[in-house]
Amino acid sequence: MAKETKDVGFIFDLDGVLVDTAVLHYQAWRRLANSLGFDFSEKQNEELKGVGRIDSLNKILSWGGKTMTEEEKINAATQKNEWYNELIRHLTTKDALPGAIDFLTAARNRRIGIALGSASKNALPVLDRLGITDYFDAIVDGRSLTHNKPHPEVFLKGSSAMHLEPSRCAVFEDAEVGIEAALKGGMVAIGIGSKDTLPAAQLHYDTLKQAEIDQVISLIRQNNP
Ligand code: B16
Ligand code: MG
Repeated sequence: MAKETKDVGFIFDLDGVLVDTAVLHYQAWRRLANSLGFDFSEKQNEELKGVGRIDSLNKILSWGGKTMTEEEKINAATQKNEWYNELIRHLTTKDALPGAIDFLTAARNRRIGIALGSASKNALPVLDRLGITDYFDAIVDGRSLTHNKPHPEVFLKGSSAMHLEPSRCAVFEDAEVGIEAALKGGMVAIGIGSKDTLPAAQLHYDTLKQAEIDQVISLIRQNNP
């Protein structure tokens, strides 16, 4: 990475920002819940966005009024992950969310640092299926994290891997816990999705299709008076 020309960085969440895998996580978790004799709604699924695998399982079990030993939880999470992996195998570049690939291209052309900041341990195969791995100067995902969002670890590791101060980075997130993590880390927080569900974000876009690089950069500049 040509450090001297990259003085700001964009850190992208994966699920819900670059690709809509939330619906696939939902299908796989629902299959698990159904196998345990209960169901949960799409609205409840919203609460799982950006939440790590075991924390998601704990929430789902509480919705179904079920308990499991730690060993049973690991087995259940592994089963869900196998079902999820069957689903992501069918992803193609067409499954990138609207505007995502164009925005990555525009950021790369402007020589902005590009990092991934995802809680998912399946981020690499998803990026590969979408054909966008090469856009990233740094990839931070669930495999290397000790703390889940809203802890800022994922984004701090992303800024550090780009050799940028956190204040020189903007985070693009679809989950409330992710916006909280970005703000805790001292970064600009850009909400992707409904303004109502992400009240703490400093700027909102419905999708990356509406996102404007200059608006984001001007917020980063304000963050560095
Ligand atoms: P996995 P993100 C998160 O990804 C998802 O939003 C969340 O629903 C999922 O449970 C979590 O990754 C862990 O995913 O089971 O694949 O490791 O939004 O942080 O990119
Ligand atoms: Mg997300």
